[in-house]
Amino acid sequence: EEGRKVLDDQLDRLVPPLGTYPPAIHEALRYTLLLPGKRLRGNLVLAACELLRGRRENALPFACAVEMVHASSLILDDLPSQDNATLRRGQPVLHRVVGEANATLAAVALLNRGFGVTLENSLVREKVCNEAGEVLSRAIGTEGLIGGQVVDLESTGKEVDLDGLEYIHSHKTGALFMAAAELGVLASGGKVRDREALSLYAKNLGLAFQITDDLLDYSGDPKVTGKDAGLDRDKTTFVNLCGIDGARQLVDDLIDASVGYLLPFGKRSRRLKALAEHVRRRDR
Ligand code: GRG
Repeated sequence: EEGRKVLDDQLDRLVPPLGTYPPAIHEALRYTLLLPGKRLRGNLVLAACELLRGRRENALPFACAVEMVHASSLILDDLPSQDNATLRRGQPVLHRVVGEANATLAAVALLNRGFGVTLENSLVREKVCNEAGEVLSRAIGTEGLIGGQVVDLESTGKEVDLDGLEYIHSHKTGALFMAAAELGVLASGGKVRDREALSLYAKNLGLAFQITDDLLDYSGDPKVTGKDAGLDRDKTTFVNLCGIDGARQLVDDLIDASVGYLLPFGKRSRRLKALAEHVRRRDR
């Protein structure tokens, strides 16, 4: 909750204020970005950095960049040509407010600003900024979010087995969780060994998060989740493949596995552990 407030404030500062010319695009890009999201991925960047005794302010630009990329992906995911959603973060989806053209441009603008903020992080060495940019680019690309989304869309209405489903979700959702953990490690100046451990923590967490998303799509309350329910009805999900109990068991197994990667860090991993436990129990 505390990290969420810090991120909300900083995100507000990092994008042009309302009224900046041309006003329509600035209104559009601020809309989804600044609506109340959970800021889970941004918090993951901050907590990974702090775990390794890095300074929070060094990680803050990377955390904001991840949240900008995430908001960009939500806007695109909601478009009529993709998931055709109506509700996001408790409000009408962006394209229903500003139209598809400006919603698409806002998504691209957020993506662009995310890279700008990453490369402009003056609190870390230039080499670290460049590496952070590479991590983000790989996570978003055709072997990350975009790849996962393409396979998700082409699989709609078709049967998908567990391996196929795992591919979709570890890419369209898990890849950004992994990048978030890695950016936190980079901002802290952490070692390769730390990066590997936290990236595996995030991989398991990301998949668990997606399964809880499937569970919420099936039985969540849109008034609480702030987004449509039943949007996945034409898709194979962990719920229709494994049943509710099977999906819950998978979440437990994945969260246990993710927390297992924190053991070498002892008490310092308290926040990352709390984040994982939050995902296990979340209702929004
Ligand atoms: C070019 C960035 C970019 C992406 C293109 C559209 C796309 C490829 C990928 C879709 C990725 C996506 C939206 C995956 C779903 C992940 C998910 C479960 C999102 C919901 O996240 P929450 O619950 O949302 O953390 P809040 O609103 O709390 O931030």
